[in-house]
Amino acid sequence: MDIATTPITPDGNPELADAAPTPHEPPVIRREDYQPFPWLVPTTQLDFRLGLEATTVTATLQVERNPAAAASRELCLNGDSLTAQSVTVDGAPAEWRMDGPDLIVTLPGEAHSVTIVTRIDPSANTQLMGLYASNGMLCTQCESEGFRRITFFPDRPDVLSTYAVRMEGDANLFPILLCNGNRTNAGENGDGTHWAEWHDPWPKPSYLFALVAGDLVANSKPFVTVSGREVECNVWVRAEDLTRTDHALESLHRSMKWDEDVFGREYDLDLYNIVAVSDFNMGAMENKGLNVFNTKYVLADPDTATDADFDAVEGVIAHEYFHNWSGNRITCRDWFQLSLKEGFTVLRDQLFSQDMRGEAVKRIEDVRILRAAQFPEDSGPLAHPIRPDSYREISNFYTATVYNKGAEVIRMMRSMVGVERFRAGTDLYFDRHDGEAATCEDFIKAIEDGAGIDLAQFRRWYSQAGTPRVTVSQAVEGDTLKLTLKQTVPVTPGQPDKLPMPIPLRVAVHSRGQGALGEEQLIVLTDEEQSFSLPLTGPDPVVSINRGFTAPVVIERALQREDLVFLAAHDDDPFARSEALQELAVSHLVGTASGSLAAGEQAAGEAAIIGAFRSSLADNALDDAMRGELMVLPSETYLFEVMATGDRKADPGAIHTAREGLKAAIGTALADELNALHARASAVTLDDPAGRGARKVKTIALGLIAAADPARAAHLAAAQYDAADNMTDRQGALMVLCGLDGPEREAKLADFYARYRDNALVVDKWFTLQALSLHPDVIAHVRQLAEHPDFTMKNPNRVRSLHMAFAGNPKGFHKADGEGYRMVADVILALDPINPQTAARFVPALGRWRRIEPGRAALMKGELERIMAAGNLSRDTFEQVSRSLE
Ligand code: 0A1
Ligand code: ZN
Repeated sequence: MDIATTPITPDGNPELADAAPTPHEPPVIRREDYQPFPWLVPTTQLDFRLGLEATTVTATLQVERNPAAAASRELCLNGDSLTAQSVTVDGAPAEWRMDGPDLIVTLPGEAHSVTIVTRIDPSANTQLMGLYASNGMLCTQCESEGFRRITFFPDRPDVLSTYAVRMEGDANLFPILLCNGNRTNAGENGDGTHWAEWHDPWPKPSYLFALVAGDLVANSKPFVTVSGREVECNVWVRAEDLTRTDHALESLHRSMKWDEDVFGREYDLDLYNIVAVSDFNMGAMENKGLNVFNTKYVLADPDTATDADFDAVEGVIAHEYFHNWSGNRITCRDWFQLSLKEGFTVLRDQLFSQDMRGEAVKRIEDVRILRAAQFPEDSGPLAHPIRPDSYREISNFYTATVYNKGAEVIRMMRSMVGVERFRAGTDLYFDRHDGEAATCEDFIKAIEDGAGIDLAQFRRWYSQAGTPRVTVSQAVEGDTLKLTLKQTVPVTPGQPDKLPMPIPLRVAVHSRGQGALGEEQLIVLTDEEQSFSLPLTGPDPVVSINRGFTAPVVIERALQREDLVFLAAHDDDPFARSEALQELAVSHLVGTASGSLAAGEQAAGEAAIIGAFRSSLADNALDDAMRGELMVLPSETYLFEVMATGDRKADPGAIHTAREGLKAAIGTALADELNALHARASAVTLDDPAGRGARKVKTIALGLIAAADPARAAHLAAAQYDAADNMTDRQGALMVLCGLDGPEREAKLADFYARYRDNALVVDKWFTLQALSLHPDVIAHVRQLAEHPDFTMKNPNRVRSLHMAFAGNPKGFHKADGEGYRMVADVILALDPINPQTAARFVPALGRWRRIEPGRAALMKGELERIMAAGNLSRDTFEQVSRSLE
């Protein structure tokens, strides 16, 4: 606002109400408004003069009219915070103007060459979108709309172009110059600078462009594809990290082989580069032939990475590799189709990890993530279908719904048609749409045609938000069981009326009386209410339902406790066993937290859970990896979800107390068994799946012992820490110690920091362990840590390691006086001007206020209102906060 026009109040002060910036509402973009771009851009030439503080970009676009679009004399090129240094058309000065951030060039003819020069400052780019500096190197992040921060361009995924790039820079600062595709030429200038030319033969949208310049070394190993082509595979890191790259490289090779074997997909360039950068907003990015990764998903060795970190590296490497077909060869027409590439690619990486590590355990992990991250999204103010209808800022739609529920939706198609017919469907999809920017509808149609299934009603999974609830009732009728299922899809923002969806459920009817297990079959619930006749196996039928979690729904049924105990101990589907135990624990904990358990029920419920734990501990047929899964109690976030059903609100304090109480009861009742398990697992030192399983149950046992006998646990944890020769044991021990008071806590935290202070990823763990801890002073600890010299708001990993971890700590975040909420709101306000994408990711935690008990709800809402009132918010944060308050 121009100060000269500011109204002055009678006392001479600027009128605050008027002077405050009018809340500026970013426009809403709608799926139904899609129009093809009027111009094609067959080739793009980019010339970079690289510098950390100043980089000059000369872009030359060959453009021609798009016969499939409405004609226009104007070429609208997106920009974000850019100024054009010059614009020429066919070598002559052009007629152009700015339209807000965008550049409009007037083009008289059918085809032209448009050249634009821009200058950018990568070192000032704290958003980490576009070209930015990280640790002395230069790198890019263009998805979704980062390319427009590099040069003016039709920055939308349906404009595919073939890129030729020349890059030039200081040979000392940037000895390695990388880009998409193949390196075609390189040379020295003789003045300390050097250059390289790259050509990517595959047409691609701008969001897949990538460039890296820095002082890097590679771990390399060729991969020979199924047709015999040798692909040079490189993992590029800083020299000191080279020893931690073998696992990433091996994971890449395994992914390449698996995609050939399972989906018939072969890699299509002679080079595959992966670069690790320490400043990155997300996990990794699938840029064609040049993936850029957060260091967290590349670097791993047993001394610095846990077994879970190793799994995450393998999973993310696979995910980015699989995007080469599901995302790059076939991309998205517009960002509303994001789940086309993300849902499908998540499914592909989940199936890969199942094959690498075992189906049941991986499925249990994936369902746990879905329930903890996606179910709350689906029941809150930010709920959206996997194919959203509108957005203000697309970065806000990289969600668990688009990714994880998107994967579940495609997994349902696979369950309904079976593996072989599903493969026929995906083969047809890849054939039919190769080289195109496609839609979710194209995918569904290809599965329909290729697999031979009618998906007309199934399409509702793409348009309706909300997690369906399926109510189950049963009645014995002669020698069959009549199973009656009723579905409701809850109301979500903007979607008051819902239609029934097809819900595939794998079921089996067991007999508790006879201890007999029934045959599994797949039923599909299509109506609002429907009955199925299933064969009985014997007396006391117990239905095992949604085995393998065939549908992302909530099953509601009143099962007797002994039925759940039976399923937990005997079901032949390991996933169903873990589900039964979860169901037992959920109903007990929610009942305890809401004070609704009848007299005697409390003790009986606890005894049943303890009994089930005892069976898992004693069951020699289980391996430790599965045993560990059976020993994990439902998360507090998921318990909130279940508690906040209908008019009932979640009470985070009561849930925390109930859950800790149950842990203590288990720890007390099974003290001997848990101590024995800890001792047995501590004696295993193998570096194989058995060793991994042992490490997993060791720390889980320690956590239960800690809830019952803190002094003993402190002693055991300190010993585990001292004996550890790997990060899994060390971090596990420290996690338990962090929740306890005493000298061991301080000593081991100090030791850990001193030992790893030069390793950023491990220092992140040090922050996270303290922010996530059960310690009563966790808020004070987080405040202190925010002042630590190693803390910075500029590095997303560090921000997440402290503040995101805290926002996910139910005890600290939901402290009854609202201090946790205030702290997170302060983080959002401080981070928004630096990195809006990361700032906006904190909003959903506060956005759940409507489902929480009134005292806390008012405090949470108050913080959202305070953020809104601060004004000048980024598009990202504005959208999330305003939707959370609607
Ligand atoms: N497509 C990537 C995710 C991704 C999205 C946006 C980014 O911008 C900061 C970065 C990465 C994936 O699914 O792996
Ligand atoms: Zn992805």
